[in-house]
Amino acid sequence: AIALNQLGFLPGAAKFAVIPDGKASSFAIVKAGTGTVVRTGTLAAARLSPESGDKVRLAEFTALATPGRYQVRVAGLPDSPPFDIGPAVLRAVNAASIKAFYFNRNSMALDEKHAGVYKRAAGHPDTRVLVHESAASPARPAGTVISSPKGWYDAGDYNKYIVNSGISTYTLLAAYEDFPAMFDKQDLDIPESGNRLPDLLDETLWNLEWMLTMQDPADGGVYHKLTNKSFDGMVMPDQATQPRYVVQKTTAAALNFAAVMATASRVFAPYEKQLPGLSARMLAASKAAWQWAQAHPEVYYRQPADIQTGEYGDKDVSDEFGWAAAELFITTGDAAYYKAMNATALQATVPSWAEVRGQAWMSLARHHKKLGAAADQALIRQRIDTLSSTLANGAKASAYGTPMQPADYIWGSSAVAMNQAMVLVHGYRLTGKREYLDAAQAGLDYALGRNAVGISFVTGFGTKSPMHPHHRPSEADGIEAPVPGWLVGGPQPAQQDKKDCPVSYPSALPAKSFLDHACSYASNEVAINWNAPLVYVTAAVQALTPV
Ligand code: G3I
Ligand code: 9MR
Repeated sequence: AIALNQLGFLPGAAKFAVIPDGKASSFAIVKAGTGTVVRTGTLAAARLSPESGDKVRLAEFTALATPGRYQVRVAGLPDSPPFDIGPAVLRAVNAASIKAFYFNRNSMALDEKHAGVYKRAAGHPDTRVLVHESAASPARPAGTVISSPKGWYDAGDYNKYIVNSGISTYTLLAAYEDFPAMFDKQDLDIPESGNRLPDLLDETLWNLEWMLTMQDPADGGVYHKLTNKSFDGMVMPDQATQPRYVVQKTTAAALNFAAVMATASRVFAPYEKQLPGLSARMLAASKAAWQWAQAHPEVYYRQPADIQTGEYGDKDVSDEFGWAAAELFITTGDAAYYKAMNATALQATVPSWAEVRGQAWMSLARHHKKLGAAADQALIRQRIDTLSSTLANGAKASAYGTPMQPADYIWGSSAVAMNQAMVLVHGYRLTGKREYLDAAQAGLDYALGRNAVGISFVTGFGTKSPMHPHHRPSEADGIEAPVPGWLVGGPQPAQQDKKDCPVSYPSALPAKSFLDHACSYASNEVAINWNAPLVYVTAAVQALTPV
């Protein structure tokens, strides 16, 4: 089948569809509904995509800029899914991808006014959380009860993890820092809508408030996670009532926390009147966590024997040190933090929960004009430009024309595509090289259907999208359609959930190893760190593409 972005394109966007190789050498763009041909073109030469085994040809129709609804037609194939060209095609998916975070809020009921059919009772008050023995300290011995409410459920499970909150919360704040005009008037119809804060910041604050409670005030250390001992069944939040624990303080948690709080401190600084003292409190919390990490530089997460939930373990925290230092430098202007970043040794890589060095460079790029003499401007440009150029070249070399390479099909592959696109957006903003924006568009196209399984990986968006994500509320709520706006993990060949699935995967090939079944936590779960770059990229492409 013809694979393409099933939502559509801004008028000035690069526009491609992927056509299975066959007899045809040309394509037409037709008006959806009437079938009137508006444009014809020649297919590019066939290329093999090793990650899918497909031989495909690209159809380019970038020049078509007239708003409307279209389909791609190729002799011998069914017409493509319909797509739109228009000046606002990404606004709805952007709003929904943020609203997804609201749907995953811990500690509050979702009322009908804001959640519609997805209304549900409150779950997990988290006002009586036990200090696990792995986290015991003189001030808070094992069994001490602390209060740690709010925050978002991490994913399809109901636990809360600081490391993964780090990248997720940061990425939402980065979207706001880069594209405030996209969000200043956006109405997400959440309980805080209409107050004096942009809705995106209100939503982000819900998690920041939780994160603040994860810091031990006695020493500045930060608990790694707040969790059950084992994963819940496929039940609604209010039915999930296992005891909750904070588990182990780690260096990675402290540094993720320090980076996010430093970032949040500058983002919330203009809202002193609405949120008195918050910005200063965040900066103080960031510094305290940074100090703790200096004194405890190698405390890695070790899963206690009685805990079975997600680990987010990482035994290389050099990048976390670099990222936290970069954010503290940007927020405070203190050159000592720039030095601590160890910039010449810190490379830029595509962000993930475990690899956070790219965040440091993206933030420095974003703020480069106000960094002063301490920062190495040439190095900032070089780091972002080099990585962007590698990604853009990868897109040109790939048969599907997207930055995704065979090795990118790991757990959460959809988010790899989004994080690649996020880097490319920074590359475009910094250098003005149009090929970077086009490659970012191609990454977004990947998530929205230009992929080897021909589905949009965002629930509720596109002609064909996941119906059975591994997401407890979506499974347990009795409503056929899943909670909308979630990016599912996507194909990856390790298939760690095979033993838990009653059906088998359709393929072992990396780009086709995907199962739209609720059993498939390894290919079809949702997660906050996968949605956050979808928020960023949909905002960026909407804001930057010529109309
Ligand atoms: O880094 C290696 C890579 O070098 C190798 O090529 C590849 C081969 O499969 O594996 C890579 O490591 C994988 C890693 O994800 C990549 O990010 C591990 O095998 C894989 O087990 C690991 O999966 C993590 C998964 O938890 C299991 O621990 C995911 O990153 C992580 O996103 C996911 O997070 C879970 C939480 O634990 C619980 N909440 C839901 C959330 C989403 O599924
Ligand atoms: O449901 C869990 C999911 O949220 C996690 O990402 C995943 C990763 O470890 O684990 C899932 O829980 C499964 C557990 O690991 C093994 N037994 C079946 C559980 C899913 O129903």
